Amino acid sequence: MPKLDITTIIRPGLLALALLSPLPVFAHAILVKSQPAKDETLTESPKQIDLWFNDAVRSEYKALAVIDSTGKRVDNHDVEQSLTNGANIHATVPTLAPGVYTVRYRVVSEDTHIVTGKFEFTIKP
Ligand SMILES: [Cu+2]
Repeated sequence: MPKLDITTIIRPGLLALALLSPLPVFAHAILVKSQPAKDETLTESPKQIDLWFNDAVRSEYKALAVIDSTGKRVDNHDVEQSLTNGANIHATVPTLAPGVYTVRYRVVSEDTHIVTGKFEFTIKP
């Protein structure tokens, strides 16, 4: 009786296992909600700007800036990621005067891609 070579059984088994087990799929971050909302007109200054993505984003390299219509950065340079929701980042702003503001953001998705974007909101008392 020919000697049974165990590897002739294990190798295909491992291959099948590798093929069947789902590869981890990391999300590409997409902005799904913000406060203020894109192109929203507010009657008073917000206290903070909140962004929500479709999935948790990485904590490193994140940025959130608010720029006024003269190009001046007006946020408090304090972007943070929510401790309870990795898909949310926020930054505070001082009381903003009436005008048009641009929010610029940058995050690193779980799939390692850097996502940037911007949108505007208006304060009109
Ligand atoms: Cu991606």
